[in-house]
Amino acid sequence: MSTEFSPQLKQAFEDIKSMKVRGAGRIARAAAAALKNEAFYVNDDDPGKFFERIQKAGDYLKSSRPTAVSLPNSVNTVVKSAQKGLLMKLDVNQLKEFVSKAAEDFITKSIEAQKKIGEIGAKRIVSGDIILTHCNSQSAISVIKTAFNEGKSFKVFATETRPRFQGRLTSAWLADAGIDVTLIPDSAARLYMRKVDKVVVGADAIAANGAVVNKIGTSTIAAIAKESRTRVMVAAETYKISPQTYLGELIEIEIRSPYEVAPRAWLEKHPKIKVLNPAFDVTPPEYIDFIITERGIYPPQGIIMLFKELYEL
Ligand code: RI2
Repeated sequence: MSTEFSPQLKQAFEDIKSMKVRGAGRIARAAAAALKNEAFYVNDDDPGKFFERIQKAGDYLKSSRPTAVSLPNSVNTVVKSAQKGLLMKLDVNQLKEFVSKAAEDFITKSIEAQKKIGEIGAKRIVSGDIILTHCNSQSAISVIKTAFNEGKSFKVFATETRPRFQGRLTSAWLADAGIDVTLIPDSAARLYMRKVDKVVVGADAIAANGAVVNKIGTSTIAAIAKESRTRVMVAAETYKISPQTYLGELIEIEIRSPYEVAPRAWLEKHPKIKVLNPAFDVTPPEYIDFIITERGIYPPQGIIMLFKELYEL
């Protein structure tokens, strides 16, 4: 048996790591799809060995980016299905179908969740609102676009989101949909916050205490919003809730390459300059008004109840 991962799995890993595929929901779906593909690639008649291969492939994918909890939650859903099939004494062909179904179900649920979040969140947007969003979250954009499609008329500020400028994607998506959008530098958020009625952002991970891990700069925006008494809404699927945080573990913050902050040639000319490039920060629960999930709206302090329900504690 070859223990090599498939070229497609390696490509999925690279695409997630390099952020060619990015956004917490997207990377979770890409990982599920890659595991489904891997299941059909593995060529071994032994169910135990098949399971090991899927588990290893899952661990490999999980190591591509450390913060978005959606990634391990998606991988664990698929790997657990293989484990369940193993306990049911399924043969390898049946296990492949089992894994494939689990991956497809995850992908379908993820897409449905983002749609549902849009429907629930849109109820909180009214005509005349000025909304500010940060980075590029499919869930946050689902809220904004659904409200627009319902006929509401509002304006959006999109922060450019340095250093990778995901705000350009957001403003293009919104403008293409016909929404009035203004791209601003991240550093202009405080200047315009007085005009803003609602901040709508996504999440990469949610801790059991309701703290939200999202794109770097989110916590600054939330603090500025609090100062201006502007509401902060987080749009996030329930698979972004981190089970480890229930046991007190912290969510690892991904530190990315310094060359995303300044060009390599320039940094090489100035070797004494150190660069830090954290991809995410943590917004404490007291800076968040509510979290919109596919199961409804929760105050951050209520996430623990949802967590207990989800994990049947
Ligand atoms: P959706 C992104 O991370 C952003 O931080 C965004 O707010 C979050 O994922 C959630 O995105 P990155 O992959 O799942 O750009 O709502 O580092 O699309």
